[in-house]
Amino acid sequence: MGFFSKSFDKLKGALKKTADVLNTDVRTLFVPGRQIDDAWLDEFESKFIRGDIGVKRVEELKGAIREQWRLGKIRNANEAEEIVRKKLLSFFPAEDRELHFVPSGPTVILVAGINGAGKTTSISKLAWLLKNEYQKKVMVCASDTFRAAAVDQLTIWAERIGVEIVKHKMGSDPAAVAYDACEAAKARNIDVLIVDTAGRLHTQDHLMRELTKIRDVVAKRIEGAPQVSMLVLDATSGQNAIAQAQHFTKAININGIFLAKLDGTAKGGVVVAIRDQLGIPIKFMGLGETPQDIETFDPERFITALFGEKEPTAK
Ligand SMILES: Nc1nc2c(ncn2[C@@H]2O[C@H](COP(=O)(O)OP(=O)(O)O)[C@@H](O)[C@H]2O)c(=O)[nH]1
Ligand SMILES: [Mg+2]
Repeated sequence: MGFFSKSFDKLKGALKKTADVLNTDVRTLFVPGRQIDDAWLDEFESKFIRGDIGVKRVEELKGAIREQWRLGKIRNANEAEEIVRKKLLSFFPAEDRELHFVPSGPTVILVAGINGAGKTTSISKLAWLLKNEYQKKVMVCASDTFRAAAVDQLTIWAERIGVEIVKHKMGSDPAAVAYDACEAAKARNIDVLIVDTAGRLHTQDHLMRELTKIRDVVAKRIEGAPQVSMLVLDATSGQNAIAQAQHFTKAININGIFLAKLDGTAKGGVVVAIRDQLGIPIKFMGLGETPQDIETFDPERFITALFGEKEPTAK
């Protein structure tokens, strides 16, 4: 409970910018006393489009309000807020956002994304969470051998968090590091192995193939692995993030999104757009630069954080 409420406060804090935009921008739509009419519906549309939710979804929201209004079921703008909240929630289908651990042997999380998306930082968050909240024995694998700084960065986090690390020299074959990490994880009874990889662009064919090769090595060493192929996306990069994702999915069958840097954007609506266009569950959110700045994604809590706590309506 403590963890939940503490991190919920953090979520609200981190989404403050987003919430501020909604408060100053969108929330003025819903103040009691305002009446729904065509001008109000137009204002609703333009304000929601600015939140990066995506035009199609904004039209759906607007349509739902208009229908209720035409039927005479609602008249006041504040009555529309409940429709919007419910509808936003319906944009997130019931889907599996949990991490599942195999009963025996290591569960492997393979992490990919473009340069600077937040992969290594997000790995430190996952390692922290898995160790401290799930009581798992965690190992990280430094398969980003492209830059010496990348190995150092992961080493520092691993030491601070207190998890094991497998690494080679800079420039060595990333698949060979993954091979060693898999063997070490099995030998040392590791519960979760998290594999860091170098940033790459979808246009870099050889690097995309290298990613597939890392995946194949992991699959060969540990049956059923990697159970999670996680794509780290930078929430501040909007539509670009969505374009990248499609290519990564081709290389390694992405089945989870880690949405980093949600604290840095005033357009939290991008969460809706990403879920819509990718059809892949968002599992975690990054809300800052330290290992503790992680939150599991839950649509209901997310929408509450965006709109602010709903006061119980007197009926
Ligand atoms: N504000 C904020 N910064 C982040 C977050 N995740 C990563 N960063 C920063 O983004 C930069 C790139 O992160 P890094 O993990 O090295 O990216 P990588 O190249 O994908 O491994 C670093 O300065 C991180 O501190 C986040 O959730 N919020
Ligand atoms: Mg990195």
